[in-house]
Amino acid sequence: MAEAQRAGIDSTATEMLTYAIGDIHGRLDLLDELLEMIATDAARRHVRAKIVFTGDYCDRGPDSSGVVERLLAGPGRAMDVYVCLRGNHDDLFVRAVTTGEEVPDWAWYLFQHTLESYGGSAQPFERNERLLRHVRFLSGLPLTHDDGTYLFVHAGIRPGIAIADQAEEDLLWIRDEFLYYRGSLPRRVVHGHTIVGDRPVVTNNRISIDTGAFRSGILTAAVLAGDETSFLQAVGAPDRGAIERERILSDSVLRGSFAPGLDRVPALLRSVPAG
Ligand SMILES: [Mn+2]
Repeated sequence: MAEAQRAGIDSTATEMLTYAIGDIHGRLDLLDELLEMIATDAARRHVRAKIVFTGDYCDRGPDSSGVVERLLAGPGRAMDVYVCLRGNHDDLFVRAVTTGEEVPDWAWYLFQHTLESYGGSAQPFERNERLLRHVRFLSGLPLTHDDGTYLFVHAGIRPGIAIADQAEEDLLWIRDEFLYYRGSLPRRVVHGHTIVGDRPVVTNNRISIDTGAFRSGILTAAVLAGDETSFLQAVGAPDRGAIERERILSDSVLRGSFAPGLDRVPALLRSVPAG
């Protein structure tokens, strides 16, 4: 019994409740606080927790590497489970490290900072065990999770198209065509990707949970208990550094020019001299 308690096993908990966490973007501090809140909430309800992460673990915030490492470590309570989905930033990060193909300039800009959380170029990237492990993890993540009631996905789905026929591009990137759609969808969609303000948004066909943690300091989880939806929020300080980088980035996008020193060589190739 003492051992079961240490392992966080509540032998009376059989029901599983789903919690969905939006875009984390390097905010390990908020992630840790929110996971603690979820564990406390699940213990109080005597349920196991299925925690679905809707993607965008890296870029923008201070500790992308720490966030991915925390996801890889798995839940603190042995009876809980994690479902990690891939976001558009996770997808771009993998491309930027490996092939460098189809990575826009603005993503290269974010990636310079993300790589600092991996120790920068202090050691050759191809020998950076943590970076390689994370790239393998991120590139293998699914794009959707369907529990029969809710469809969990990073950005959303294209209305009028079956779930099985959705394009990867839409699942990772779609905004207006999905967000402004008022009709019914194959499932109620739980998603991140588009910042909806400090509070999550619930409509007839979606639950939007990206509260812009990297700039607002607010990370949100939806608690999906049958027909009843509630929310948990970890609240910390806004990240001034991330806000300043976003300002520089949007100025660059508007001007259509980026710093001449922007390094567009994939990290793994940087470590291997050409020729
Ligand atoms: Mn995002």
